[in-house]
Amino acid sequence: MENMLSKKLNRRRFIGLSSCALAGVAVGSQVKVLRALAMTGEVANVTAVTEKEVFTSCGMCVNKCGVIARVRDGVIYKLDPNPHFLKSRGMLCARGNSGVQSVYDPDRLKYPMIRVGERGAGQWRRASWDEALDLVAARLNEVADKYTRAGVMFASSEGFQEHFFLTFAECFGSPNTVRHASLCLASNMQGFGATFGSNPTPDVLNADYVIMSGANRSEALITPDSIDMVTGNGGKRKLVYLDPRFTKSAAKADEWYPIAPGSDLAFILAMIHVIVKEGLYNRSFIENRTVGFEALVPHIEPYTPEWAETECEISAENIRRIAREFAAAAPRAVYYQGRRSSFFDNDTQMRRAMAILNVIVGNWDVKGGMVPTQTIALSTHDYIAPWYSRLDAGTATFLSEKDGSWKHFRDRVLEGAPYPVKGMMVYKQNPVMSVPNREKTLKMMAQMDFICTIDVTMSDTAWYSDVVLPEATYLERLDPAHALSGIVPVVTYREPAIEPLFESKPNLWIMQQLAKRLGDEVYESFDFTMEEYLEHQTTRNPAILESLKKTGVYYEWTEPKYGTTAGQRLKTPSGKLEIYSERYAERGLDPLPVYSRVEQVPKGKYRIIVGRHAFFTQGTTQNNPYLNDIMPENTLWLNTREADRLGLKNGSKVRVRSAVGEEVLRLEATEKIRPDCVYMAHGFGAMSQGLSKVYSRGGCDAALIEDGVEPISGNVSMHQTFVEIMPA
Ligand SMILES: Nc1nc2c(c(=O)[nH]1)N[C@H]1C(S)=C(S)[C@@H](COP(=O)(O)OP(=O)(O)OC[C@H]3O[C@@H](n4cnc5c(=O)[nH]c(N)nc54)[C@H](O)[C@@H]3O)O[C@H]1N2
Ligand SMILES: Nc1nc2c(c(=O)[nH]1)N[C@H]1C(S)=C(S)[C@@H](COP(=O)(O)OP(=O)(O)OC[C@H]3O[C@@H](n4cnc5c(=O)[nH]c(N)nc54)[C@H](O)[C@@H]3O)O[C@H]1N2
Ligand code: SF4
Ligand SMILES: [Mo]
Repeated sequence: MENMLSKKLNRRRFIGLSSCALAGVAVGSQVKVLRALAMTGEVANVTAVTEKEVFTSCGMCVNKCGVIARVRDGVIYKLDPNPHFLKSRGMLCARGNSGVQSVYDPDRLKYPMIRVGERGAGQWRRASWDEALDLVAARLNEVADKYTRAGVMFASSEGFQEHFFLTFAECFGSPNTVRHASLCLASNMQGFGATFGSNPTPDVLNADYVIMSGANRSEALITPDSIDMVTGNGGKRKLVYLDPRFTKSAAKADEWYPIAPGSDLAFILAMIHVIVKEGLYNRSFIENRTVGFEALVPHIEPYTPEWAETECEISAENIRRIAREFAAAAPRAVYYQGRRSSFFDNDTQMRRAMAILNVIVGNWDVKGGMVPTQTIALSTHDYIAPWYSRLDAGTATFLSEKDGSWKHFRDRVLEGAPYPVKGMMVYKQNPVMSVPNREKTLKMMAQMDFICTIDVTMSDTAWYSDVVLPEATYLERLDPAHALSGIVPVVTYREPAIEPLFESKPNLWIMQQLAKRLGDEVYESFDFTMEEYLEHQTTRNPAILESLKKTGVYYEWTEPKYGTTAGQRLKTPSGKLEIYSERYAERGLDPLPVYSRVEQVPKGKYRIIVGRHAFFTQGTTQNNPYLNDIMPENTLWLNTREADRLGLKNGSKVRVRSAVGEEVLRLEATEKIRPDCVYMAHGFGAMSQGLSKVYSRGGCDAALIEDGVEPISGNVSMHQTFVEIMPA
């Protein structure tokens, strides 16, 4: 069977071998489980047997928390946390609770739509699936015939059914998949990966000392960290928080420093300086588990706390004290790496420094430190990019073959070199809103011969497409099993709470129907049902599927494991933790992080920084009726003193202008931000009239942000744009 798995195209026979009995997935058995739980007091009020309770997993953000959907008479009326799912510590956030509205929102996509007017003018006609799919297949073939198959790009973001979209790209024959990593965490993965061999997980629950910089866990929610940072370790742990804004995380922290944007690297290098100079590092750990410490010692010589103070605006005294406290708490200490690292063009080296700081005090593979990330293996077919080179090949030093770099990709499409890309398929991604410099994205789309978007709402990207295909929402789908990695890894999945409403369809069905129209060779890879796919994923261990059906989750162990890498080679070239990176040196990069100052704010301007709001997921949930009700538009945060100086009144409309765009939104004069920065929550100011509640409400940050890029990973850098503010 394994051999057949490795046969890339002929998966049909393989999948055909496994039986396909998922029929009768017993809702009854779930009710029994819930009743049992109710008796133990774990779940309250499970009485109504006429109702249906379905195990699913939240689709409102990347965390995929375990959910029980409660259905009465075919209507989903409530979503509750699945008590078997440990990662969310028994909670659902505001967005998770509002998921019901993704199904019943009048604005959801209901039917396939074909554009009739100019692109972006919003004239559509409803089409049958057959007509829409025939059109998409014909247009894809046209582009392929004219420009080769690499002439179609496939833009997508994470999700349970994204795999089928990537498989479709692969079978179609295009290497040009462009995923969200280069807008999000690519430099983080690179910096920590280069040091640890993989991206570790911080054991926030058990750490005694946590430093968070550029990570706002009380609003940008990552489970379980968001909860553990507050409640873990009996609330005894110390939290030091660095952010130019006073966020909700700052409110929960023991110490908050409004650090100068882009200077975190100075702070970290100075901490390393203190720890090395004062001999506070873990000598035996360094000898046994790391390479390159001897090179670090002279390297950090100039990075004194006094020097750093002038860069990051945190006093030398505080840097010294925090370094000593951190080292004293080690190894139960975490310099938290955050997630979105699309800040500055020094981000990979900054994350490298964070990793090195953790390493020298021995925070690795121990309780309360950085812990190897674990994942439960599921069978899949591996994505193997076709042999053509990616359009953006060679743009970043360590470009991911699967993710690419949105910024570089778009530039090359606009240049038309080294080859033309004229077709665009989009799945679960909204690049018009999520890639900096919206004007450029629209230009890139304008030169496409054909654009098709598969979404659940009429996103801005859908609005500028030729064909829009409605996917069923996560609550209406049977999805593949999904492995969530972490210190305690888990497998989760989704049963449909209800049948897809209107004419929406799951992505697997959409890919199958398109594949059929593109010929047997493509279709062969899609000739299976979701039930068969689930069986295939769990062939190596059928207990997984059994457990998923019974409890909605599968665990191999439920307590953290430490010390699993003792005596093992890590996935770095040396097999050890790499303080000095030979691989970076070979590629002409600084093998140890070197500080350079980011461009400073010119007089009369402000640095625009962006970030998350707890109610909204990127550019996605702003139109959700429940969430929109709480916050219908975003505001521009400006320091009160600056607002006074400019004569701008709180609540008045202001115009924000950068070199690439202009937006108008309401001013929020606040003490919660440094005077040299402004901030706006991401995801507002939509152009799509299909999003009736956020259409033209608030401002769109993507319209203002220039397209800087971090050269090692190809990640965008979003905090390097300066804006002027004036009354509107
Ligand atoms: N509610 C909610 N939760 C989410 C998401 C969501 O959209 N909504 N999205 C998920 C995703 S995809 C991601 S990537 C993560 C993002 O998680 P985070 O990366 O933690 O969140 P952000 O809000 O993007 O940025 C973090 C903070 O960095 C601050 N900051 C800006 N510049 C600097 C700087 O130079 N130095 C320092 N120290 N701080 C700076 C910003 O003010 C902001 O508060 O959240 C995930 N969780
Ligand atoms: N200016 C600015 N840009 C940013 C950020 C920022 O803070 N500011 N953050 C960056 C970060 S960290 C990230 S991760 C990226 C994220 O950027 P994207 O990957 O583009 O993600 P979203 O903005 O969440 O858009 C996801 C799209 O998928 C759709 N969708 C939701 N569920 C489903 C589904 O089940 N099926 C289908 N087919 N579609 C679905 C939504 O309606 C939405 O249109 O954005 C990045 N871009
Ligand atoms: S954090 Fe909130 S939105 Fe994200 S998966 Fe969990 S409940 Fe859903
Ligand atoms: Mo992200």
